[in-house]
Amino acid sequence: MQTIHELFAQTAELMQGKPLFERPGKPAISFAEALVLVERMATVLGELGVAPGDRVAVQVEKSPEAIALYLATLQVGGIYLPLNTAYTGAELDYFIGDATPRLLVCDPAQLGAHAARASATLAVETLGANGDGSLADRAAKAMPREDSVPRDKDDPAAILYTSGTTGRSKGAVLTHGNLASNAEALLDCWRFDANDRLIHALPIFHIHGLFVAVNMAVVSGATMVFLTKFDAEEIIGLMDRGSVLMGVPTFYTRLIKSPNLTREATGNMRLFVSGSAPLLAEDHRAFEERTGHIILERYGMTETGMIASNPYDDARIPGAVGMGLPGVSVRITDRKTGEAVPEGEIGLIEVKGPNVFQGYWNMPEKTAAEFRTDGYFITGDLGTIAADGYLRIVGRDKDLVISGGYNVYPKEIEEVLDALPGVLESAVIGLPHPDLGEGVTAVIVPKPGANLDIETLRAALSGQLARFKQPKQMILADALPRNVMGKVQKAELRKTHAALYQGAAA
Ligand code: MLC
Ligand code: AMP
Repeated sequence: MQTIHELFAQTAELMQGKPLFERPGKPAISFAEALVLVERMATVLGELGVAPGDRVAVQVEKSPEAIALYLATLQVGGIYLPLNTAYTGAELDYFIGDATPRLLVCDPAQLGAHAARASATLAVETLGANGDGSLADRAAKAMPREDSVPRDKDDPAAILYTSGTTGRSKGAVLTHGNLASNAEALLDCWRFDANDRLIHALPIFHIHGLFVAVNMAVVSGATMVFLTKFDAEEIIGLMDRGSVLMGVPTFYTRLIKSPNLTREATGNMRLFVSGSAPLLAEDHRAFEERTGHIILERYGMTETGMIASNPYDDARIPGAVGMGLPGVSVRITDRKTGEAVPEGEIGLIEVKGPNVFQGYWNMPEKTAAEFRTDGYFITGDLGTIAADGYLRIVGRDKDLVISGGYNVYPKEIEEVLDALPGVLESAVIGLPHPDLGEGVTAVIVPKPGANLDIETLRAALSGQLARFKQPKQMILADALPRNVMGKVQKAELRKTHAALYQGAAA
């Protein structure tokens, strides 16, 4: 098989001077230049002792150099481990302890916090948003390395941490076969090729921004308009020279709010893709009314890459995520028996195919618990496949909140809250939020006699939890609603507080 790096190297030879990265106010970087940068980085990784199978942990701002580091890691047979820039030191301690990387690359401004982590087995280097930092300095002096370490489809290419219902993050191990097969399927489904100009405004530490968007561009020869963050007006202004936008639903909610989103402004675009969280059917319709474009919604997950997509040529149905990608099988099963349910009934969404990950890093029991004996992975999402063949996601069996496309596992937040002085117990829920889809919300019960203050609680969370995980609102309560078994009834809490964010601004 050919890895994403090998496919990129081939494409770069063909594309040569064509821009791979375009950035407002900065010089473009061509495929040929990007290839040399990747090859120099590969040499540096070798110098730093990164051998095949070694983990390379990366917590850096978005930049073309960060993408070069990703591709170079694949080239030398390393395992790329991207980390959300919002993670705090306490969160990082866990990832580093669990994944035992050979190299940690951080932002130059964070070196003070991480330099002490360096040891005989862990090198620490820096890479800044402007392509600065010690890693970039080394790369500038390095000779390009052309050969790539041959990899099999089952060799690990990346580890992405995803929190779990137990509160402990699990490292999903994705193979070279997972990444390459998913990119190939998506290029075909979305008719994506070298003529495309992808407006890239997603972060690059998740599969959406990295393994969907970047992989498709570097393999196909498309140009990326590479933006460091989402800004609705900037993106609308760039659409006359773009062809595709990939985003989370919050992107579309915000774009619709702008009076500048018009048919004329989007006239040059050919495709708008949404995923990572449910797109409101009303946003789907509003977007079509305003622009004439029908958003193409697709469904994916860290452990599986992309699973299903609405069709390019056929009906793109609001509230549906389409059919399994080529080679990917999707079925709906009964929660209790694990048997397939009759057509149109709701059950667990299970998936099998070359896109499905290998397992959780160092967690064989957790891996086994999430696979059926016939190889299907249990997503934890609830859905139904109707007679029209379209998959619709109707809810989640897992206790998960998705805020602006970021996953927040309530258990992790509850554990931190429950450990705070004066807290008896807590329940974290997601409530409808006009901008983020769901707003992380904590309902907290004080210990008898304790005088809890929300601001003190808030201060105690910062430093322990990434900002996006911290509850937007905390509510004090005398008790949590429980069923006869003693289980907290989160559905009840969601009902009681359903209107909390009504009118909340973006
Ligand atoms: C930022 N903040 C958030 C947040 N994003 N809070 C909750 N949820 C979020 N998603 C907080 C910041 O900490 C900050 O807090 C304040 O909001 C403003 O920060 P910002 O940086 O200005 O936010 P903004 O740029 O507006 O970011 C919003 C966003 C961004 C929606 C553009 O979150 C985003 O790019 N999301 C995409 C996530 C993604 O790529 N998901 C894919 C996962 S892969 P304060 O308090 O400091 O002001 C996956 C599989 C699949 O799910 O199928 O794709
Ligand atoms: P993550 O673990 O960050 O990869 O998030 C994966 C989860 O995002 C899935 O299990 C779904 O719950 C959710 N998700 C992704 N795409 C969609 C979509 N189009 N509609 C609804 N939920 C989605």
